[in-house]
Amino acid sequence: MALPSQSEEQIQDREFLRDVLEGLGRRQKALPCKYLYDETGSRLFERICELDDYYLTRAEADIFSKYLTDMARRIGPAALIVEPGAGNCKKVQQLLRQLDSPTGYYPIDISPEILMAAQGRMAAQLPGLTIRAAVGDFSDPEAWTGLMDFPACKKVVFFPGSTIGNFSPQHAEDLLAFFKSMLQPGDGLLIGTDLVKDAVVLERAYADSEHVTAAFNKNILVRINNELNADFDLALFAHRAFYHPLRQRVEMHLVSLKTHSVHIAGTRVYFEEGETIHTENSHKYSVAGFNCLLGKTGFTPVCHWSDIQRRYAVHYAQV
Ligand code: AVJ
Repeated sequence: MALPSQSEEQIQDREFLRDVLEGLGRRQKALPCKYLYDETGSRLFERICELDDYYLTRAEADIFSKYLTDMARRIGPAALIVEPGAGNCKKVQQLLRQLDSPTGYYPIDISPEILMAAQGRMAAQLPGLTIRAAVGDFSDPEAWTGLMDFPACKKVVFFPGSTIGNFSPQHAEDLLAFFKSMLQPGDGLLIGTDLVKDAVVLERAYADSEHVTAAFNKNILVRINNELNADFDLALFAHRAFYHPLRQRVEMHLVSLKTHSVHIAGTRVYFEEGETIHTENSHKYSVAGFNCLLGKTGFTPVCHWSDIQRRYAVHYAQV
């Protein structure tokens, strides 16, 4: 008997439901942070990047403007830039313009809406550049298969925005090793990391005075309500972000303000007053610590650039 065929959307919903129930079934409730970045989440994150409190984006942009020619020289001519988690593809544009006859650009992102809009804009702004976008999870080899459509050339993985900070040190190591497995000797990695600093500054960046980060965090509950037929009451959860110095990371949580239960697709989930859902980590590195991580994954650190206040660093490494 033929099984009814399932739409991509149904399959994604099932994975989402499975991940949500698995995460909320743990002693420390948790949700995979990738679910923060749907269309609404990605747009809220863009607003976070413009906040005064969120210094990361500006610190990184300053480094890029100041050292762009140096970066382009390190990368060299005819490179193919691969950008995992490209989002709106804004950061890469000045780099692509600076590069000596780049072979192409290959953005990978899980949000098709944001990626497709960006692809159209980029094609108009960088005529002559071959762009091929891939919709998918960048840690899945499937998302990288489109690279085969490009001619053989030097590849450079562009991973700005401190996205690597979302991963635990072990997972960061696995991810960088995975990137390396997609590359050949001589290929490069241009990657941004937020640096370890005063907890007050870090916490302000993730608990901003305009409460945009709070909305971003709570959006994951909105998604569960909309997509998984759940009844989270947003007023019963508060945004919390704190720096954990031993783990060298900012943790983002949603705190249940009272003891209650929630229904998710027919399953009841209980919350104690004060209990939290851990939604995201943002790891901070020292330059030495990050070089050590690069070394462990088979990359050779070449150089790094930092802002005057040493809040942030962009590293260039080679296979
Ligand atoms: C996209 C992972 C780099 O950790 O700084 C910002 C995400 N979350 N504010 C970060 C985020 C809340 C951001 N990254």
